[in-house]
Amino acid sequence: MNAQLEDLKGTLRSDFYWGYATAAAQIEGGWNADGKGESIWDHFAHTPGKVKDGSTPDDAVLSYYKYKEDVALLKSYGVTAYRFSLSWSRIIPLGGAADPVNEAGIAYYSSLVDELLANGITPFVTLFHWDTPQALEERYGGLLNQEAYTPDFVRYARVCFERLGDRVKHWITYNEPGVYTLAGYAAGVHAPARSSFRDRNAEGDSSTEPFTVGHTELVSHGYVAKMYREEFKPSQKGMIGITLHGNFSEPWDVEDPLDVAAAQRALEFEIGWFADPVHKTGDYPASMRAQLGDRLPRFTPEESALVKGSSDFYGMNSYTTFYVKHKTTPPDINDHKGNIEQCETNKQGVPRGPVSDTYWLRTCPEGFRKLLNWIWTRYGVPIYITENGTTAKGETEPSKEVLNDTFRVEFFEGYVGSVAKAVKEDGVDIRSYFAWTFTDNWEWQAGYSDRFGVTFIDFESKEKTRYPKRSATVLKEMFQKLISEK
Ligand code: PNW
Repeated sequence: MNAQLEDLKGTLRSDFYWGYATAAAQIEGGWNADGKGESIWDHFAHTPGKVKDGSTPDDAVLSYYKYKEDVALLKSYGVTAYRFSLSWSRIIPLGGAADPVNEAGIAYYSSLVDELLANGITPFVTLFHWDTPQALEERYGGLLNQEAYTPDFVRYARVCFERLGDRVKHWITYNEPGVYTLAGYAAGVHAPARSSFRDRNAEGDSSTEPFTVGHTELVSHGYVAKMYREEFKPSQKGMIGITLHGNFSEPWDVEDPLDVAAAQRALEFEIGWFADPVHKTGDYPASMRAQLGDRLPRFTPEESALVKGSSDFYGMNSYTTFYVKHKTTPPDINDHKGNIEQCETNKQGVPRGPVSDTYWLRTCPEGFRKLLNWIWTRYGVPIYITENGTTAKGETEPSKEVLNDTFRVEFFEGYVGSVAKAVKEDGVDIRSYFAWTFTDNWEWQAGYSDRFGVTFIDFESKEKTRYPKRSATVLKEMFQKLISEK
C-alpha cells in the first residue's frame, strides 16, 4: 500500500461493494453440459479462423464445475461482492419465450448464489454478457429483429427474477451494449461476425446494423426494467440497471478548439449513445443525429419514456484513455466514433500511459478520474464501477516473477486511488468497484492469450489449476484501508 493511498484511509462508504467481475462464456466451460444450448460464441469459436489462438471456450476455466472452490478463493481474497453473468442458453437452451426452461441450468446458478451468500458475498448478476442463444440468431436474426427478440429477452429475464430474485438483489440487464454491437456488427470480429467487410464477414452492414442492434438493446432493457420495477421490486426489493463501456477521451491539442470539440464528440458517440437515452434525455446525442441522420433509429414516444430513467444506477466499465484529434475530411459511412482520430500521444509527444499486453489498453489513472467526473456531472446518478483491470506483458507461466505482478499492482493502485480521490476531493457518488477479473479466462476472440486475472490459470492442466497473483492480496489490503468502518 503506497503512502498516497494511506492518506485516503476510510474514504469509501461503509456499504461500498468491492470484488471481481466475470462473464459466463469466458469462465464456465461445460459448453454443452446438462442440457445447455449453443450460444453465438460457441458457434463463433467452433468456426475455424475466428479466434486468434484457435481456442474455444468449451472448458474455459471450468468454473461450472469448480464454483465451490472458486467461492472459497474469492472469500480468501476478502471481497464483499461478486459480479457474474448468466448464460441464457444454459437456462433456456433455445432462448425463445415459448421454449422450455432447463432446470439443470437454473440449479447451477441457484447453487452458486447460495454458496456466495453462505460466504457473506453479495451477488451482482448480469443477464446478458454477449452470449445470445444461437437458436435465436438462426430463427430471426437475433438482436437485429427488435420485434421478435424483445419478448424472448423479457421472458428470459422473468424466469431469472422468478427463480433467483428472492436472493439476488442487484441486477444488470446488459453488459456493454456498445461493445456487443460495435465488435459484432461494425468490426465483425466478435460473434455474430457481421460487417460490411467481405474479406472478413459474409454478411452485414457496418453503416446501419450497429445502430439497429443498439436500439434493440436499449428498448429491451427498458421493458425488462419496467417489468422488474412493477412486478418484482415491490416484494424482492432489489435494484436494476445497465452497464455501459466507455474510455476517456482527451484533446490531442488542448489549445485547438476543434480537438476539444472532437474529444467531447468522441465521448458522446462512445458513451452518450447509450447513456443519454437512459440517464438524461430519452434520446440519442444531437452530435450523433447530425452525423448519422436516418441511419440512427428514432425512439417512438413510448420507447423514449420507457428507456429514460430505466437504470437505478450508472453501471460503468472503463479501462483506458485516448488522445483525440479532429479530422478534416467528411465522416466515413462506416464511422462510429464521431469522425475523430485516436492517438497514442498528445501534441507534446506525451504517451497516454504504460503499455499492457492488450493493444488498446494503457494505464491511465488520471483519465479514469476525469471520466468519473464527466459521468457524474452529465448524469448525476450513483456510479457502480462494474469492470476495470489490465493485462500485463510476459504472463506465460506461473513463475515467481509472473505471480509477483507489479504492473497490475501499479494499475490498481492508480485506478483505485482515482476512485478514492474522486469520492473525497471531487464529491462523486461511487458505490462499487469490481476488478476485471477474478481469474485468467477466455478473452473472446483473443482466446487464452490475454490474461486479465488476479489469479493465474494453467490452461494446459486438466484441472485448470489456480495460482493467486500478488495483485489479489494488494487489492484486499487497499479496500480494507479505503472502506470506512462505520
Ligand atoms: C470488456 N475497448 O470488454 C468485457 O466486458 C469483458 O468481457 C472483457 O473480457 C474485458 O472488457 C476485457 O477486454 C471490452 O476496446 C472490450 O475499450 C473492449 C473495450 C472495452 C471493454
